[in-house]
Amino acid sequence: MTTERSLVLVKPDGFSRGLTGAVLARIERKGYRLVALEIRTPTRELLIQHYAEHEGKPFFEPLVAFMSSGPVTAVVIEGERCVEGFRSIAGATDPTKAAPGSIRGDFGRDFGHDVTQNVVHGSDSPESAAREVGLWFPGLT
Ligand code: IDP
Ligand code: MG
Repeated sequence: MTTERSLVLVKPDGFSRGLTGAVLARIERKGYRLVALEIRTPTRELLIQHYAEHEGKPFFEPLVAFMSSGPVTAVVIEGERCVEGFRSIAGATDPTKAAPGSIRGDFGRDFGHDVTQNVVHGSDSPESAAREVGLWFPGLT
């Protein structure tokens, strides 16, 4: 058994466009379970920790500004290989390159070759997932 958890975020663009339900429907349709869910506008402090691997990159500051610009839906999901599985459902980082049928491929928009706004976040490894779930849902067991 390789049941694991992943942190999914419906980013401010996805939340404001009313796409939370569509994202959750795809997660549930795939067979993953929802373990925790909260709508919240994340603080800069949380986002700096969440995106620590990108600190110093040119897109870091715009990314933190965008992610703290409004509510996101933070979700912990659970299922067999759901970290890799949700990345597959989400599609490539660049919405224009993301495959049709994926969340980013179907819903993502290109804002002048800026891939900051790409609807969702998903943890990229079980280790990242554990770290991110701890950051966003510190009380979760
Ligand atoms: P991921 O979300 O597909 O894992 P990462 O490379 O971890 O992609 O980047 C985190 C987030 O930072 C992306 O989802 C996107 O919002 C933003 N991002 C990544 N690369 C760029 C870039 O080159 N320009 C602007 N934003 C970027
Ligand atoms: Mg990433």
